Amino acid sequence: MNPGSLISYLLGHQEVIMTLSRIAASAALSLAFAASAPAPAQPAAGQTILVWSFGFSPHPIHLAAGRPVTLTFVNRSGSSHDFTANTFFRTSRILRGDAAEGEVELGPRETRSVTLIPRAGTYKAHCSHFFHKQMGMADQIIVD
Ligand SMILES: [Cu+2]
Repeated sequence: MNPGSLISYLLGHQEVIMTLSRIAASAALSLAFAASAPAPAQPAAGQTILVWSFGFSPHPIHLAAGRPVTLTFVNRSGSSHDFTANTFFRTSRILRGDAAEGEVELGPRETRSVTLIPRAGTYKAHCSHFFHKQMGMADQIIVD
């Protein structure tokens, strides 16, 4: 094909070429937009865990793996308790709050929150106060 016939060929397909260049431009634009737009912050889901003498709810606690979640522990009793889950807290990425030593301490009627990203697995939880676990303060955390 000589240059002259190439030009007349292209002119004959001007509409097609314009459409193609429009597609290319919008693809480039959306790529540029995707590159410059910050990754949307994933909002933390919420999960309330009720604590009382002597139990936890829900039972089991079900969480989504890799998804930020704020666990809010609500101690409804007039006694101190804790939520001890060593492996769960150790393998989770803690974003906010305190779960030092793998437990959340709760004074009488205290509410505390911990925001974390849990890792898939099944974990045990209990209250470490003397005989509370045997009285019913044991739970399971299922992350999947
Ligand atoms: Cu307890």
